[in-house]
Amino acid sequence: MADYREFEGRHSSPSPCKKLSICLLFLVILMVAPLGVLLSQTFTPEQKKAECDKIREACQFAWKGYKTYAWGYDALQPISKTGRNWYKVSLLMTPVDAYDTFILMGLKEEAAEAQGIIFEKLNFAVDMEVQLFEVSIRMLGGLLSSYELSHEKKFLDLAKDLGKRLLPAFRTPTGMPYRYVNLVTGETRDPASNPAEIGTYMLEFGKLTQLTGDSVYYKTAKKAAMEVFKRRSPVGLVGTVIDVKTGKWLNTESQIGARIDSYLEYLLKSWLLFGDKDFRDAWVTSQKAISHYLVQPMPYGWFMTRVDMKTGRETRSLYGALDAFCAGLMALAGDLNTAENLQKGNFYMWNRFNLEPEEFDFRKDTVIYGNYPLRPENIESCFYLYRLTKKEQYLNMGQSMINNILYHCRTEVGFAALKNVQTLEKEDDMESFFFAETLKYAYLLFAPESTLDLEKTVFTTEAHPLSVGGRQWAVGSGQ
Ligand code: DMJ
Repeated sequence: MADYREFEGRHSSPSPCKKLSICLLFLVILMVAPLGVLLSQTFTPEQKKAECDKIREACQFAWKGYKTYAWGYDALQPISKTGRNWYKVSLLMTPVDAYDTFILMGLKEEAAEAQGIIFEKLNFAVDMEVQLFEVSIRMLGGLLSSYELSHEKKFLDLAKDLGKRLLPAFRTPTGMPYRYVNLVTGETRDPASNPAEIGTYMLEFGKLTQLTGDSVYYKTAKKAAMEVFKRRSPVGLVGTVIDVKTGKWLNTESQIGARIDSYLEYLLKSWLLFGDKDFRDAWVTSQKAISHYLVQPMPYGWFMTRVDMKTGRETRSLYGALDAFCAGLMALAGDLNTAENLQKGNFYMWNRFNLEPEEFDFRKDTVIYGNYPLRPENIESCFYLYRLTKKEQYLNMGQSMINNILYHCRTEVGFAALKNVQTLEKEDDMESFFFAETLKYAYLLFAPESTLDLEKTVFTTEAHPLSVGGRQWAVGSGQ
Protein backbone atom coordinates (compact mmCIF):
# COMPACT_ATOMS: atom_id res chain seq x y z
CA MET A 1 0.00 0.00 0.00
CA ALA A 2 1.45 3.39 -0.98
CA ASP A 3 2.16 5.68 1.90
CA TYR A 4 2.46 9.46 1.49
CA ARG A 5 5.96 9.37 2.94
CA GLU A 6 7.04 7.51 -0.22
CA PHE A 7 6.88 10.83 -2.06
CA GLU A 8 9.68 12.28 0.07
CA GLY A 9 12.49 11.54 -2.41
CA ARG A 10 11.13 14.02 -4.95
CA HIS A 11 12.80 17.14 -3.58
CA SER A 12 16.47 16.51 -4.36
CA SER A 13 17.78 18.44 -7.43
CA PRO A 14 18.44 16.00 -10.27
CA SER A 15 21.02 16.42 -13.09
CA PRO A 16 19.74 17.62 -16.54
CA CYS A 17 19.93 14.06 -17.88
CA LYS A 18 18.11 12.77 -14.84
CA LYS A 19 15.59 15.60 -15.26
CA LEU A 20 14.89 14.46 -18.83
CA SER A 21 14.35 10.88 -17.73
CA ILE A 22 12.09 12.09 -14.92
CA CYS A 23 10.08 14.13 -17.45
CA LEU A 24 9.78 11.12 -19.74
CA LEU A 25 8.80 8.92 -16.85
CA PHE A 26 6.28 11.55 -15.77
CA LEU A 27 4.77 11.63 -19.25
CA VAL A 28 4.52 7.85 -19.30
CA ILE A 29 2.90 7.89 -15.86
CA LEU A 30 0.43 10.50 -17.08
CA MET A 31 -0.47 8.41 -20.08
CA VAL A 32 -0.87 5.18 -18.18
CA ALA A 33 -2.37 6.66 -15.01
CA PRO A 34 -5.97 6.15 -16.11
CA LEU A 35 -5.10 2.60 -17.17
CA GLY A 36 -3.31 2.08 -13.87
CA VAL A 37 -6.41 3.15 -12.07
CA LEU A 38 -8.55 0.81 -14.16
CA LEU A 39 -6.21 -2.05 -13.26
CA SER A 40 -6.32 -0.89 -9.71
CA GLN A 41 -5.67 -2.99 -6.65
CA THR A 42 -8.40 -4.38 -4.50
CA PHE A 43 -8.43 -3.02 -0.98
CA THR A 44 -8.79 -5.53 1.84
CA PRO A 45 -10.64 -4.44 4.99
CA GLU A 46 -7.25 -4.14 6.72
CA GLN A 47 -5.93 -1.86 3.98
CA LYS A 48 -9.03 0.30 4.16
CA LYS A 49 -8.58 0.52 7.91
CA ALA A 50 -4.95 1.58 7.42
CA GLU A 51 -6.13 4.38 5.11
CA CYS A 52 -8.67 5.50 7.73
CA ASP A 53 -6.00 5.46 10.44
CA LYS A 54 -3.68 7.55 8.29
CA ILE A 55 -6.37 10.17 7.63
CA ARG A 56 -7.48 10.19 11.27
CA GLU A 57 -3.89 10.80 12.37
CA ALA A 58 -3.58 13.68 9.89
CA CYS A 59 -6.76 15.15 11.35
CA GLN A 60 -5.45 14.85 14.92
CA PHE A 61 -2.16 16.40 13.86
CA ALA A 62 -3.84 19.41 12.22
CA TRP A 63 -6.15 19.88 15.22
CA LYS A 64 -3.19 19.76 17.58
CA GLY A 65 -1.58 22.55 15.53
CA TYR A 66 -4.79 24.60 15.76
CA LYS A 67 -5.02 24.02 19.51
CA THR A 68 -1.41 24.93 20.16
CA TYR A 69 -1.05 27.98 17.94
CA ALA A 70 -4.53 29.26 17.07
CA TRP A 71 -6.85 28.26 19.90
CA GLY A 72 -9.95 30.44 19.81
CA TYR A 73 -9.23 31.88 16.35
CA ASP A 74 -11.14 31.06 13.18
CA ALA A 75 -8.21 29.26 11.61
CA LEU A 76 -4.59 28.23 11.97
CA GLN A 77 -1.89 29.79 9.80
CA PRO A 78 0.30 26.70 9.62
CA ILE A 79 3.55 28.32 8.48
CA SER A 80 3.76 31.37 10.76
CA LYS A 81 2.15 29.26 13.52
CA THR A 82 -0.38 31.96 14.33
CA GLY A 83 -4.15 32.29 14.39
CA ARG A 84 -6.30 34.19 11.90
CA ASN A 85 -9.80 35.65 12.21
CA TRP A 86 -12.13 36.47 9.37
CA TYR A 87 -13.76 39.38 11.19
CA LYS A 88 -12.99 41.51 14.23
CA VAL A 89 -14.24 38.73 16.55
CA SER A 90 -13.66 35.02 16.01
CA LEU A 91 -16.60 32.82 15.05
CA LEU A 92 -14.58 29.69 15.90
CA MET A 93 -14.89 28.47 12.33
CA THR A 94 -12.40 25.65 12.71
CA PRO A 95 -14.00 24.03 15.80
CA VAL A 96 -17.50 24.43 14.34
CA ASP A 97 -16.52 23.08 10.91
CA ALA A 98 -14.47 20.24 12.42
CA TYR A 99 -16.81 18.93 15.12
CA ASP A 100 -18.87 16.50 13.02
CA THR A 101 -15.71 15.19 11.33
CA PHE A 102 -14.35 14.32 14.77
CA ILE A 103 -17.59 12.53 15.63
CA LEU A 104 -17.57 10.51 12.39
CA MET A 105 -13.91 9.59 12.89
CA GLY A 106 -14.59 8.51 16.47
CA LEU A 107 -12.25 11.21 17.83
CA LYS A 108 -14.03 11.69 21.15
CA GLU A 109 -11.38 13.79 22.87
CA GLU A 110 -11.11 16.20 19.95
CA ALA A 111 -14.91 16.43 19.70
CA ALA A 112 -15.14 17.24 23.42
CA GLU A 113 -12.48 19.95 23.06
CA ALA A 114 -14.27 21.54 20.09
CA GLN A 115 -17.63 21.37 21.85
CA GLY A 116 -16.10 22.87 25.00
CA ILE A 117 -14.79 25.99 23.31
CA ILE A 118 -17.93 26.42 21.18
CA PHE A 119 -20.24 26.28 24.20
CA GLU A 120 -17.98 28.51 26.24
CA LYS A 121 -17.10 31.18 23.71
CA LEU A 122 -19.27 31.25 20.60
CA ASN A 123 -21.39 34.38 20.59
CA PHE A 124 -23.15 35.93 17.63
CA ALA A 125 -24.23 39.14 19.37
CA VAL A 126 -21.35 41.09 17.87
CA ASP A 127 -21.76 44.31 15.92
CA MET A 128 -19.94 43.22 12.75
CA GLU A 129 -20.89 42.32 9.20
CA VAL A 130 -20.35 38.79 7.93
CA GLN A 131 -20.55 37.14 4.54
CA LEU A 132 -23.95 35.47 4.52
CA PHE A 133 -22.93 32.50 2.35
CA GLU A 134 -19.75 31.54 4.19
CA VAL A 135 -21.27 31.93 7.64
CA SER A 136 -24.32 29.94 6.65
CA ILE A 137 -22.48 26.99 5.09
CA ARG A 138 -19.70 26.78 7.68
CA MET A 139 -21.38 27.94 10.90
CA LEU A 140 -25.10 27.30 10.54
CA GLY A 141 -24.55 23.99 8.72
CA GLY A 142 -21.88 22.96 11.22
CA LEU A 143 -24.05 23.75 14.24
CA LEU A 144 -27.06 21.92 12.82
CA SER A 145 -25.20 18.73 11.96
CA SER A 146 -23.44 18.90 15.34
CA TYR A 147 -26.84 19.05 17.00
CA GLU A 148 -28.19 16.12 14.99
CA LEU A 149 -25.13 14.00 15.78
CA SER A 150 -24.76 14.89 19.47
CA HIS A 151 -28.30 15.87 20.53
CA GLU A 152 -26.68 18.66 22.57
CA LYS A 153 -29.36 21.37 22.69
CA LYS A 154 -26.85 24.20 22.94
CA PHE A 155 -25.82 23.55 19.31
CA LEU A 156 -29.41 24.08 18.23
CA ASP A 157 -29.77 27.21 20.39
CA LEU A 158 -26.69 28.68 18.71
CA ALA A 159 -28.04 27.75 15.27
CA LYS A 160 -31.39 29.41 16.04
CA ASP A 161 -29.68 32.57 17.23
CA LEU A 162 -27.51 32.72 14.12
CA GLY A 163 -30.40 31.92 11.76
CA LYS A 164 -32.43 34.90 13.08
CA ARG A 165 -29.47 37.22 12.68
CA LEU A 166 -28.98 36.21 9.04
CA LEU A 167 -32.59 36.75 7.95
CA PRO A 168 -32.35 40.55 7.35
CA ALA A 169 -30.03 39.83 4.41
CA PHE A 170 -33.04 38.54 2.45
CA ARG A 171 -35.00 41.79 2.73
CA THR A 172 -34.62 42.90 -0.89
CA PRO A 173 -37.19 43.66 -3.61
CA THR A 174 -36.58 40.21 -5.14
CA GLY A 175 -36.06 38.07 -2.03
CA MET A 176 -32.53 37.27 -3.23
CA PRO A 177 -30.15 38.18 -0.39
CA TYR A 178 -27.39 40.75 -0.11
CA ARG A 179 -23.92 39.27 0.29
CA TYR A 180 -23.17 40.84 3.68
CA VAL A 181 -25.25 41.35 6.80
CA ASN A 182 -24.48 42.84 10.20
CA LEU A 183 -25.17 40.33 12.98
CA VAL A 184 -26.56 42.96 15.36
CA THR A 185 -27.96 45.84 13.32
CA GLY A 186 -29.15 43.76 10.35
CA GLU A 187 -27.55 46.30 8.00
CA THR A 188 -26.84 44.84 4.57
CA ARG A 189 -24.34 45.45 1.79
CA ASP A 190 -23.43 44.37 -1.74
CA PRO A 191 -26.31 43.61 -4.07
CA ALA A 192 -24.04 42.27 -6.87
CA SER A 193 -24.33 38.62 -5.96
CA ASN A 194 -24.31 35.26 -7.70
CA PRO A 195 -26.39 32.06 -7.84
CA ALA A 196 -24.24 30.25 -5.23
CA GLU A 197 -24.45 33.09 -2.71
CA ILE A 198 -28.19 33.37 -3.33
CA GLY A 199 -29.26 29.76 -3.66
CA THR A 200 -27.21 27.85 -1.08
CA TYR A 201 -29.43 28.17 2.00
CA MET A 202 -32.16 25.55 1.61
CA LEU A 203 -30.42 22.69 3.40
CA GLU A 204 -29.39 24.73 6.43
CA PHE A 205 -32.47 26.98 6.61
CA GLY A 206 -34.84 24.10 5.77
CA LYS A 207 -33.30 21.95 8.51
CA LEU A 208 -33.65 24.88 10.94
CA THR A 209 -37.33 25.01 10.08
CA GLN A 210 -37.66 21.26 10.64
CA LEU A 211 -36.01 21.53 14.03
CA THR A 212 -37.75 24.69 15.25
CA GLY A 213 -41.12 24.48 13.50
CA ASP A 214 -40.65 28.06 12.26
CA SER A 215 -41.43 28.06 8.54
CA VAL A 216 -39.76 31.42 7.86
CA TYR A 217 -36.37 29.83 7.18
CA TYR A 218 -37.61 27.29 4.64
CA LYS A 219 -39.75 29.86 2.83
CA THR A 220 -37.01 32.49 2.73
CA ALA A 221 -34.33 30.16 1.39
CA LYS A 222 -36.68 28.59 -1.14
CA LYS A 223 -37.84 31.97 -2.46
CA ALA A 224 -34.21 33.08 -2.99
CA ALA A 225 -33.23 29.93 -4.91
CA MET A 226 -36.39 29.98 -7.01
CA GLU A 227 -35.82 33.63 -7.94
CA VAL A 228 -32.52 32.58 -9.52
CA PHE A 229 -34.11 29.61 -11.28
CA LYS A 230 -36.89 31.90 -12.60
CA ARG A 231 -34.25 34.06 -14.27
CA ARG A 232 -32.62 31.21 -16.22
CA SER A 233 -32.17 31.82 -19.93
CA PRO A 234 -34.40 30.26 -22.59
CA VAL A 235 -31.83 27.45 -22.90
CA GLY A 236 -32.04 26.78 -19.15
CA LEU A 237 -28.73 28.26 -17.94
CA VAL A 238 -27.99 30.86 -15.28
CA GLY A 239 -25.30 33.54 -15.34
CA THR A 240 -22.47 34.27 -12.91
CA VAL A 241 -23.41 37.67 -11.38
CA ILE A 242 -26.83 39.15 -10.70
CA ASP A 243 -28.13 42.29 -8.99
CA VAL A 244 -30.39 41.19 -6.15
CA LYS A 245 -32.25 44.52 -6.10
CA THR A 246 -33.16 44.69 -9.79
CA GLY A 247 -32.97 40.99 -10.65
CA LYS A 248 -30.85 41.80 -13.72
CA TRP A 249 -27.88 39.67 -14.75
CA LEU A 250 -24.58 41.56 -14.57
CA ASN A 251 -22.42 38.74 -15.96
CA THR A 252 -24.04 36.27 -18.33
CA GLU A 253 -21.31 33.65 -18.45
CA SER A 254 -22.60 30.25 -17.36
CA GLN A 255 -20.47 27.50 -15.86
CA ILE A 256 -20.40 24.92 -13.10
CA GLY A 257 -17.66 26.29 -10.80
CA ALA A 258 -17.22 29.26 -8.47
CA ARG A 259 -20.30 31.42 -7.92
CA ILE A 260 -22.73 28.91 -9.46
CA ASP A 261 -21.69 25.47 -8.13
CA SER A 262 -23.64 25.05 -4.90
CA TYR A 263 -26.81 26.69 -6.32
CA LEU A 264 -27.11 23.67 -8.63
CA GLU A 265 -26.01 21.31 -5.86
CA TYR A 266 -28.81 22.58 -3.58
CA LEU A 267 -31.50 22.17 -6.24
CA LEU A 268 -30.86 18.43 -6.25
CA LYS A 269 -30.10 18.08 -2.55
CA SER A 270 -33.16 20.09 -1.44
CA TRP A 271 -35.25 17.55 -3.30
CA LEU A 272 -33.36 14.68 -1.65
CA LEU A 273 -33.55 16.16 1.86
CA PHE A 274 -37.06 17.59 1.88
CA GLY A 275 -38.85 15.84 -0.97
CA ASP A 276 -39.92 19.21 -2.36
CA LYS A 277 -40.97 18.63 -5.98
CA ASP A 278 -40.29 22.22 -7.03
CA PHE A 279 -36.62 21.56 -6.41
CA ARG A 280 -36.73 18.25 -8.27
CA ASP A 281 -38.21 20.01 -11.32
CA ALA A 282 -35.69 22.85 -11.11
CA TRP A 283 -32.83 20.35 -10.87
CA VAL A 284 -34.07 18.25 -13.82
CA THR A 285 -34.36 21.35 -16.02
CA SER A 286 -30.93 22.61 -14.96
CA GLN A 287 -29.28 19.20 -15.30
CA LYS A 288 -30.51 18.90 -18.90
CA ALA A 289 -29.11 22.33 -19.73
CA ILE A 290 -25.68 21.82 -18.18
CA SER A 291 -25.36 18.33 -19.66
CA HIS A 292 -26.20 19.69 -23.10
CA TYR A 293 -24.22 22.93 -23.13
CA LEU A 294 -21.36 22.54 -20.66
CA VAL A 295 -20.10 18.95 -20.92
CA GLN A 296 -17.08 18.66 -23.23
CA PRO A 297 -15.57 15.23 -23.98
CA MET A 298 -11.77 15.35 -24.26
CA PRO A 299 -9.33 12.48 -24.88
CA TYR A 300 -8.49 12.10 -21.17
CA GLY A 301 -11.96 12.58 -19.77
CA TRP A 302 -14.88 14.99 -19.82
CA PHE A 303 -14.79 18.59 -18.59
CA MET A 304 -17.40 21.28 -18.13
CA THR A 305 -16.78 24.45 -20.05
CA ARG A 306 -17.97 28.05 -19.79
CA VAL A 307 -20.61 29.40 -22.15
CA ASP A 308 -22.85 32.37 -22.75
CA MET A 309 -26.07 31.68 -20.83
CA LYS A 310 -28.27 32.88 -23.69
CA THR A 311 -26.68 31.12 -26.65
CA GLY A 312 -24.83 28.21 -25.01
CA ARG A 313 -21.72 29.17 -27.03
CA GLU A 314 -18.33 28.56 -25.41
CA THR A 315 -16.69 31.63 -23.89
CA ARG A 316 -13.65 30.11 -22.15
CA SER A 317 -12.50 26.49 -21.78
CA LEU A 318 -11.89 26.87 -18.05
CA TYR A 319 -12.28 24.11 -15.49
CA GLY A 320 -10.81 23.79 -12.02
CA ALA A 321 -10.73 22.47 -8.48
CA LEU A 322 -14.22 23.72 -7.61
CA ASP A 323 -15.80 22.29 -10.78
CA ALA A 324 -14.61 18.83 -9.73
CA PHE A 325 -17.62 18.43 -7.37
CA CYS A 326 -19.89 17.97 -10.36
CA ALA A 327 -18.88 14.36 -11.00
CA GLY A 328 -20.17 13.48 -7.53
CA LEU A 329 -23.33 15.50 -8.02
CA MET A 330 -24.09 13.78 -11.33
CA ALA A 331 -23.54 10.41 -9.66
CA LEU A 332 -25.94 11.37 -6.88
CA ALA A 333 -28.45 12.42 -9.53
CA GLY A 334 -28.18 8.98 -11.18
CA ASP A 335 -26.24 9.94 -14.33
CA LEU A 336 -23.29 7.62 -13.79
CA ASN A 337 -22.02 7.86 -17.35
CA THR A 338 -21.48 11.61 -17.15
CA ALA A 339 -20.22 11.28 -13.58
CA GLU A 340 -17.58 8.67 -14.41
CA ASN A 341 -16.34 10.50 -17.48
CA LEU A 342 -16.11 13.78 -15.58
CA GLN A 343 -14.17 12.03 -12.85
CA LYS A 344 -11.69 10.83 -15.48
CA GLY A 345 -11.21 14.50 -16.37
CA ASN A 346 -10.92 15.41 -12.69
CA PHE A 347 -8.24 12.81 -12.10
CA TYR A 348 -6.37 13.84 -15.24
CA MET A 349 -6.36 17.45 -14.01
CA TRP A 350 -5.12 16.30 -10.62
CA ASN A 351 -2.33 14.10 -12.03
CA ARG A 352 -1.28 16.66 -14.57
CA PHE A 353 0.29 18.69 -11.76
CA ASN A 354 0.31 16.19 -8.86
CA LEU A 355 -2.32 18.37 -7.20
CA GLU A 356 -5.20 20.18 -8.84
CA PRO A 357 -4.90 23.86 -9.78
CA GLU A 358 -7.66 26.33 -8.98
CA GLU A 359 -8.20 26.99 -12.70
CA PHE A 360 -7.11 24.99 -15.67
CA ASP A 361 -7.62 25.49 -19.42
CA PHE A 362 -8.56 21.99 -20.53
CA ARG A 363 -8.20 22.73 -24.25
CA LYS A 364 -4.74 24.29 -23.94
CA ASP A 365 -3.77 21.91 -21.11
CA THR A 366 -2.36 24.83 -19.10
CA VAL A 367 -2.77 26.30 -15.65
CA ILE A 368 -4.62 29.60 -15.33
CA TYR A 369 -4.53 29.93 -11.53
CA GLY A 370 -2.16 27.45 -9.92
CA ASN A 371 -3.10 27.76 -6.25
CA TYR A 372 -4.53 24.85 -4.24
CA PRO A 373 -6.31 25.90 -1.03
CA LEU A 374 -6.76 22.30 0.28
CA ARG A 375 -10.04 21.88 -1.59
CA PRO A 376 -12.13 18.72 -1.18
CA GLU A 377 -14.20 18.49 -4.39
CA ASN A 378 -12.13 15.93 -6.32
CA ILE A 379 -12.03 13.54 -3.34
CA GLU A 380 -15.71 14.25 -2.66
CA SER A 381 -16.51 12.98 -6.16
CA CYS A 382 -14.42 9.84 -5.53
CA PHE A 383 -16.47 9.27 -2.39
CA TYR A 384 -19.83 9.46 -4.21
CA LEU A 385 -18.60 7.41 -7.16
CA TYR A 386 -17.20 4.69 -4.94
CA ARG A 387 -20.33 4.52 -2.83
CA LEU A 388 -22.58 4.42 -5.90
CA THR A 389 -20.57 2.14 -8.23
CA LYS A 390 -18.39 0.17 -5.80
CA LYS A 391 -15.56 0.39 -8.34
CA GLU A 392 -12.17 0.05 -6.68
CA GLN A 393 -10.63 2.58 -9.08
CA TYR A 394 -12.22 5.37 -7.03
CA LEU A 395 -10.47 4.13 -3.91
CA ASN A 396 -7.19 4.20 -5.81
CA MET A 397 -7.85 7.69 -7.15
CA GLY A 398 -8.78 8.95 -3.70
CA GLN A 399 -5.77 7.31 -2.10
CA SER A 400 -3.35 8.91 -4.51
CA MET A 401 -4.93 12.37 -4.07
CA ILE A 402 -4.86 12.05 -0.28
CA ASN A 403 -1.22 10.98 -0.34
CA ASN A 404 -0.35 13.99 -2.50
CA ILE A 405 -2.04 16.35 -0.05
CA LEU A 406 -0.59 14.77 3.07
CA TYR A 407 2.89 14.92 1.63
CA HIS A 408 3.02 18.19 -0.32
CA CYS A 409 0.91 20.35 2.00
CA ARG A 410 2.23 19.21 5.37
CA THR A 411 4.01 21.74 7.60
CA GLU A 412 5.49 21.36 11.08
CA VAL A 413 2.12 22.03 12.69
CA GLY A 414 -0.61 21.39 10.15
CA PHE A 415 -1.39 21.40 6.43
CA ALA A 416 -0.97 24.46 4.24
CA ALA A 417 -2.60 25.66 1.06
CA LEU A 418 -0.27 25.85 -1.95
CA LYS A 419 0.41 29.10 -3.80
CA ASN A 420 1.19 27.12 -6.91
CA VAL A 421 0.81 23.43 -7.67
CA GLN A 422 3.69 23.61 -10.13
CA THR A 423 6.26 25.08 -7.73
CA LEU A 424 4.64 23.54 -4.63
CA GLU A 425 5.25 26.80 -2.77
CA LYS A 426 3.15 26.84 0.38
CA GLU A 427 0.77 29.54 1.59
CA ASP A 428 0.16 30.39 5.26
CA ASP A 429 -3.43 29.18 5.35
CA MET A 430 -5.37 26.13 6.51
CA GLU A 431 -9.05 26.66 5.69
CA SER A 432 -11.65 25.23 8.06
CA PHE A 433 -13.09 23.25 5.15
CA PHE A 434 -9.97 21.11 5.26
CA PHE A 435 -11.47 19.59 8.44
CA ALA A 436 -15.11 19.84 7.41
CA GLU A 437 -14.76 18.40 3.92
CA THR A 438 -11.35 17.26 2.67
CA LEU A 439 -10.47 15.04 5.61
CA LYS A 440 -14.07 13.92 6.07
CA TYR A 441 -14.63 12.73 2.49
CA ALA A 442 -11.16 11.15 2.48
CA TYR A 443 -12.01 9.22 5.64
CA LEU A 444 -15.51 8.22 4.55
CA LEU A 445 -14.16 6.92 1.25
CA PHE A 446 -12.41 4.11 3.13
CA ALA A 447 -14.58 3.82 6.24
CA PRO A 448 -17.25 1.11 6.57
CA GLU A 449 -20.50 2.27 4.97
CA SER A 450 -22.22 1.93 8.32
CA THR A 451 -20.21 5.00 9.48
CA LEU A 452 -22.62 7.05 7.42
CA ASP A 453 -25.70 5.83 5.53
CA LEU A 454 -25.98 7.81 2.30
CA GLU A 455 -29.65 6.84 1.98
CA LYS A 456 -30.46 8.62 5.22
CA THR A 457 -28.09 11.57 4.90
CA VAL A 458 -27.61 14.59 2.69
CA PHE A 459 -24.32 16.46 2.89
CA THR A 460 -24.42 20.24 2.79
CA THR A 461 -22.01 21.96 0.45
CA GLU A 462 -19.60 22.18 3.41
CA ALA A 463 -20.01 18.40 3.94
CA HIS A 464 -22.06 18.73 7.09
CA PRO A 465 -24.30 15.65 7.18
CA LEU A 466 -28.01 16.35 7.71
CA SER A 467 -30.48 13.57 8.35
CA VAL A 468 -33.24 12.90 5.85
CA GLY A 469 -36.68 12.91 7.43
CA GLY A 470 -37.93 15.13 10.16
CA ARG A 471 -41.24 16.91 10.39
CA GLN A 472 -43.47 16.00 7.52
CA TRP A 473 -44.83 19.49 6.93
CA ALA A 474 -41.77 20.31 4.81
CA VAL A 475 -42.34 17.42 2.43
CA GLY A 476 -44.06 18.16 -0.85
CA SER A 477 -44.19 21.24 -3.00
CA GLY A 478 -45.29 24.76 -2.33
CA GLN A 479 -43.72 25.30 1.10
C1 DMJ B 1 -16.42 25.05 0.56
O1 DMJ B 1 -16.54 26.12 1.44
C2 DMJ B 1 -17.74 24.66 -0.03
O2 DMJ B 1 -17.64 23.39 -0.57
C3 DMJ B 1 -18.21 25.63 -1.07
O3 DMJ B 1 -19.41 25.24 -1.66
C4 DMJ B 1 -17.18 25.77 -2.14
N1 DMJ B 1 -15.85 25.91 -1.68
C5 DMJ B 1 -15.37 25.35 -0.46
C6 DMJ B 1 -14.40 24.20 -0.62
O4 DMJ B 1 -13.65 24.21 -1.73
